[in-house]
Amino acid sequence: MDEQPERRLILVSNRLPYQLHEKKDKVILRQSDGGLVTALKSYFESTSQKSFSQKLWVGSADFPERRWQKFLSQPSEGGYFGVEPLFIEPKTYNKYYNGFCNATLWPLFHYFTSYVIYDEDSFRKYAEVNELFAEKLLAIAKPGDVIWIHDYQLFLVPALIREQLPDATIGFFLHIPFPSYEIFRLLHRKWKEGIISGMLGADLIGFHTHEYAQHFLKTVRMVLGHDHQYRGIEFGNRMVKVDLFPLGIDYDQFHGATQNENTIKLRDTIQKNFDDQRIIFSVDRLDYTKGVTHRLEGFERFLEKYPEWREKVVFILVVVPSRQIISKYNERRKLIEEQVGRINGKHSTLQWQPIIYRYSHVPFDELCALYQVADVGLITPLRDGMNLVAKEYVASRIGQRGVLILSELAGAASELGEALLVNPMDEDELSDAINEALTMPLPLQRHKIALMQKRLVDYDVCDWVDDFLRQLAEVKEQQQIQEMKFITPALARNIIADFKAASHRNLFLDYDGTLVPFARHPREASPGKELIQLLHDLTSDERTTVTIISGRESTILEEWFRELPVNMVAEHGASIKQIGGDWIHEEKVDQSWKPMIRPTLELFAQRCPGSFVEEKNLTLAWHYRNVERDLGFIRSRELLDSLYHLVRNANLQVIDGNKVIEVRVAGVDKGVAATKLLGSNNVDFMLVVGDDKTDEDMFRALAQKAVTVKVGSGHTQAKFCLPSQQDVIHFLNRLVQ
Ligand code: GDG
Repeated sequence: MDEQPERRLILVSNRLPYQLHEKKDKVILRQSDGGLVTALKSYFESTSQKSFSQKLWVGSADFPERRWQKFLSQPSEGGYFGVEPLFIEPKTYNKYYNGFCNATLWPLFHYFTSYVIYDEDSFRKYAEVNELFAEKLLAIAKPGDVIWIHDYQLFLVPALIREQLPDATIGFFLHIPFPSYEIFRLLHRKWKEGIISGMLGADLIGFHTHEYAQHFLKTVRMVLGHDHQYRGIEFGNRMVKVDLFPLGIDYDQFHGATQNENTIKLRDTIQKNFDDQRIIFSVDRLDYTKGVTHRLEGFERFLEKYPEWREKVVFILVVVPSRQIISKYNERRKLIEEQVGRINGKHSTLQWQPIIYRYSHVPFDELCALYQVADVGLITPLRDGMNLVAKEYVASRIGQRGVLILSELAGAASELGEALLVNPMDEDELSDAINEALTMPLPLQRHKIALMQKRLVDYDVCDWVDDFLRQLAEVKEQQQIQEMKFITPALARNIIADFKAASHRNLFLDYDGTLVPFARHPREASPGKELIQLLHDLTSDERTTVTIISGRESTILEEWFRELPVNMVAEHGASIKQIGGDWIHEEKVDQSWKPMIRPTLELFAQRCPGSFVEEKNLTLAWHYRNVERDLGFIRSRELLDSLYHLVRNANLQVIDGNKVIEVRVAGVDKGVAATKLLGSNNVDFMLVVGDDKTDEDMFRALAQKAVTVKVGSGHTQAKFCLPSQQDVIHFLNRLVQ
């Protein structure tokens, strides 16, 4: 029996979730609390996941290399994840991390555009560190490995690996928001292109919400011009999938903490201290995105607007130190502390202080105790990719009591709809929400918390990991199926050899998107000299018959190709001209349907700037190639819907083509036309090439006899694919060489 290839999972994040502590003569490796590493560990422990023979973690180290060497020289204890540290020169790391990552990307992606620092050198260092990560990965990666890269610090890594390992399996997950294109476009052009093509090196790109995924898809189109279909982007010869994976928490860890002895003790102490007061609680890393100063203003407004709550409520505000080197963070700390001092100074009485402020990290048990005692969780970031604190608060509620007030600008808001959702900038709304939370009847609290808890159980962090890794495997499978269709050099050689050996060859070639690229307007896509020469070379061998088979009108085909000895098929088969003959138009074709359809198409052309109606002899077409993509897509679906109603009882067909919707008489298609042209001719080599839905009729009709080739990837009846229109020309040129 064949041995299964080794399958390893390699996780990649900016910082390694491990620290090295030196105790006496021994160096001890300690895994960080919480975060992704605990989540992944519990995933692999809780499921019967045996799919990975080994798990490695690559990240930068916050310990010196010397200590690592000492650790390696000790007898190995074998941790859960193999640890692969990167030692980055501190100055470079500083420019990369505190510079481009956290003074450029972080503020921009959180919509703090005025905080963004544009510094070419920081970007260079960012690129340099991304290259170091890629080098490290390339040194350890083996065939079969699954590489999962995390977050905005490593945007360039997927493409750097892909360049060297075209077959690698690479996933990328972004933990922060992906902003709207109007924000993203503010980056320098080179940075924008680098980031987007860097990410597209992955096979699967995950975001927390649908909105971020949509922003990304639009940005890909605006920056690199690549469209998507059902969240799949054709990039090079791969289909890259984009999807949402809202990160969950380790529900059992937080819910289970309600039974933890130490947590219970801490909870009792806090409850005793604030015996007769209701508790409002928040915890955030120190960050201007977390909305702490606005939250404090909202709380003060609440004290003023609802004075009956004075001395009956306390706000426990925990701020956890973070990114202390960056000036914006220090400024923020000062602002928060001044504000806390001012509010406490103004509103405290001898027995009561409205805000208990703490600026430090809180041990896990204490954090859980705080979640459990808080009547209200007040989580109001100005922007947040997800916000796990909100989910942890919900999971920690005993007896399903408690109210979550949540910013509508946190990713978590799209899942926690039962929370009191607020605009975090609006102090009045915040103050009213606090009052509403404190007066919410218990049955309603329970109803809301129960619904949210159920959702958190149903998609916890293990489901998240599972979902991502499963989809990554599926994308890879799809790519492989697709790849099997791509014409390999060996297959190309065989096809060319068959062509050369044949004495009667027939080529059916679609025009737009196959022989020429698409233009803004159909008239502009005329054949260039090189194409005419190529067709001339092909047809100069009398063994070869070429048919240009198109949706275009006969007049234009005549104008472009009349000098060439080729068959022409216009309007998908409604008009045919054989070499040396005249145009024969489908006789029975009735035109009386046009006045019924035309007004609808014209109405859509008016409603959709950039679109236009083309009237051909036997076809009416609505083109939307030049329309803003999202609008074009929506309008095209609406038009299809209207047309299906209109043609219901008529002998017409509606074709949803490539940025065009066409209506024409039923029973005419490229498959019927090609079969008609072939007649009973004895042909021993046949090649059919096309890119559009209308070409599928030919692929189907000639499946048994022909080498059928679709331009681009995606679902097709064709046997083979070529990645692009240019590849078709290259391939046809090889036939005549
Ligand atoms: C980024 C995105 C996204 C915090 N203080 C203490 C402590 N924590 C733990 C919390 C929670 C985590 O840290 C914070 O996660 P958040 O999601 O709230 O925020 P970010 O750190 O900004 O994380 C964010 C996240 O990535 C995941 O994708 O949700 O949007 O910005 O788990 O419990 N834990 C302990 N003591 C503390 O003082 N023990």
